[in-house]
Amino acid sequence: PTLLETFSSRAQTATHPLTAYLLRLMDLKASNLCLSADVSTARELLQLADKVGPSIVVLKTHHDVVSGWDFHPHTGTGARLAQLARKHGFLIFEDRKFGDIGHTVQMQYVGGSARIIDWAHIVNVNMVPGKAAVTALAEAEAKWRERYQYEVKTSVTVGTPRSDTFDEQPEESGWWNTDEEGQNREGVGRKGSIVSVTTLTQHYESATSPRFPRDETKGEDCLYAGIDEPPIERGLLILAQMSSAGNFMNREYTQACVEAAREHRRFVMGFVSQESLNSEPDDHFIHMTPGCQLPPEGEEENGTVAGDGLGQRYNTPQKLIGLCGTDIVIVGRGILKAGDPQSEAERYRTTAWKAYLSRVTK
Ligand code: 5BU
Repeated sequence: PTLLETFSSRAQTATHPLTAYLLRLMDLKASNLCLSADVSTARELLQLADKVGPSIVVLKTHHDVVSGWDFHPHTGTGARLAQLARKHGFLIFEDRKFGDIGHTVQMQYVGGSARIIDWAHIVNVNMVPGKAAVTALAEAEAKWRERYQYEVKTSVTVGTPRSDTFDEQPEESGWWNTDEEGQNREGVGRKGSIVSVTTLTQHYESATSPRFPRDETKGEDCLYAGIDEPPIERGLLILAQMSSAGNFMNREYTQACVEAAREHRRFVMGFVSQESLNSEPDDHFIHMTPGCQLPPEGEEENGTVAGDGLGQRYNTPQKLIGLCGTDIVIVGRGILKAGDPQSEAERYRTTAWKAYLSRVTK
């Protein structure tokens, strides 16, 4: 699309279902703001997400900087964030910057304590190890989705429901249970146990897992009833350009990122970049941009703001959205360090949205 095309029109042509969803959400909320929620405790993170939720379309996390992160798959921090995401209408982007061989990134994406894929709609990848990381993540997502659909839609998984407190888990993954016909099925529950499908379904309904969402968020609890839950497809952003001074991502590197994205259009939503990288008619990628701040209220804006002394460089939403043609600005300390983060987020939302409006009405 050209830089003149509106988000709502791009929602019609987007290749990735989650991108289409996000573009509709942006239009609905009049927001192209992502909060980089870099706070140090899980409590702060959840409070912040609840407060700033109405102003944003994406919440970016670094789960590994948060102390007290609760890894519980159904009631932990990820699941609670996912619940807030449904309540306020935003997507969760774990800024994990995967950067290893394919086999390792697959494990890091779906496994471990964090099980990032369960709660993060979007993740990103560092392309330094090569394109295989993208292929590997795409494969892991497809497998995860297949299993998710199997578990949710067919309800044939059987096993003893985890205890109500979920506290003592026998084994975290790879359970093989015997179903009523004596078939071995992969599922959730204690190894080798038998339980009726109904019990398990009821059990899921009472849980607040991002993988087994409750319907309540479609009701009054959801502020954005105009939009359904996001599609189950997960999305990837390729780290094509960085905001930091002296980074090693040159033109050639960025172009290789674009090529990798084109090879995986059903999984790659777009880029973390400093400018629009859509150049061919078939490119319907979305661009998210960190390194964004506004000058203090009342001060004139000239496109840039002083960096943080640790290599970070800042551009204003007007420059990034209006001139460089990116779509979503990612703001951390600009909002977090304000006396009132909630109203500061609104200031960023309106400024970034104005920059978008003036771009598309040029
Ligand atoms: P800040 O407080 O707005 O500077 O936070 C920026 C966030 O974006 C922070 O979480 C970084 O890890 C992240 N970031 C970035 O600053 N620059 C980049 O190029 C990429 C991520 Br990729």
